[in-house]
Amino acid sequence: MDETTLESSRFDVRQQVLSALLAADGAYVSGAELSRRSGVSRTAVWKHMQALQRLGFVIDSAPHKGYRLQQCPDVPLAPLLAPLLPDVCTLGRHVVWLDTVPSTNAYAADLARQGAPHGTLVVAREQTGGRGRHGRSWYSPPGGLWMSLVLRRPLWLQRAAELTLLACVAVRRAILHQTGLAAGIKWPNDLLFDGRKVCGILAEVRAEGEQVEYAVLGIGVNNRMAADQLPDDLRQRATTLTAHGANLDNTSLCAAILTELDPLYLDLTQHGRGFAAVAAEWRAASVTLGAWVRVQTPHALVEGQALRVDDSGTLYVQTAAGQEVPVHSGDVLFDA
Ligand code: BTX
Repeated sequence: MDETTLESSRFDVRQQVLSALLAADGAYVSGAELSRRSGVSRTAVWKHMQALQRLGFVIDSAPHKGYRLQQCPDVPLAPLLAPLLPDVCTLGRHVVWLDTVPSTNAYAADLARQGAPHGTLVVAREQTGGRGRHGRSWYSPPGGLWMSLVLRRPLWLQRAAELTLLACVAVRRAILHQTGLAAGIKWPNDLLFDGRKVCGILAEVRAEGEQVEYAVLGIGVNNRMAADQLPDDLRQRATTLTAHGANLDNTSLCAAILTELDPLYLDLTQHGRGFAAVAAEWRAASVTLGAWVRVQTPHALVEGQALRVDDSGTLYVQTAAGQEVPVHSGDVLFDA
């Protein structure tokens, strides 16, 4: 078992211990009972208690009585997410929470390579090497929601680009329902408030031939961060939910995102509807359509008016010469 898997299975036991404490609803649970329920020794239970306390859980222990949970931190572990998720939700049932990690996407990809189940969620308090697209970096200090999901339902590779668009719709809905704030969607992978990025999405897939074997969907939301926490070079281009008056914990935000994303993803993988099912909503929230844009594609820079996005998520740009150019992937650079 390598380090990543070992850490993840240790984490599963920790969450079983936590579930037992939560189920007791503030009453004491004996060390023997916790040991029986989680299948580890009483010494191991004690070590898990200490680890939970380091995460910010307030746990009281008393001789002959055991342990009792008094307070939970804003850490989206599976037992804290579960009551906030619909029963049918397939995401976030298996969670790995990390204090500091280079990138939750890289960590989740490691877990996926080793067979992590569908819906595995990796969340970190901070990332030291958060990744954007095309090798760019993503600033990820404590306070933001930095999460990655392992997605494993059968999907044709040619439809993988829809994942990013669906995630944009899901995160937008989650933010809207939780805070009342309506973000704009910038094709293909950003959410903006007043032209400034509040969320970025990074989907990475591993394919076998024409089939996606698994996808790692990374979502970064600048949630509980003051605007002046952003580095100088980002201030003009980035913003945070806090700066827009929201007061939302990461556990609720994460649960809302999983709740919105799960049915959209199932629709794509089981029923093949995917982006087409939410295209009208996407278009209504789009800040790209109608704008004069420059799109950096892997091959060229396309400049013109963003005309439309079709049901597969392809963007069509009309150049000054009147030519309509389809763009499957790229970065939109807004101009005047
Ligand atoms: P992107 O390539 O579209 O955007 C990256 C660009 O966004 C950077 O070059 C910078 O200009 C700007 N930027 C960097 N950090 C921030 C920030 N915190 N807020 C606003 N703008 C920023 C977007 O890539 C995809 C980002 C995905 C991030 C998630 S977090 C969890 C997961 N793990 C991981 O390593 N990445 C994903």
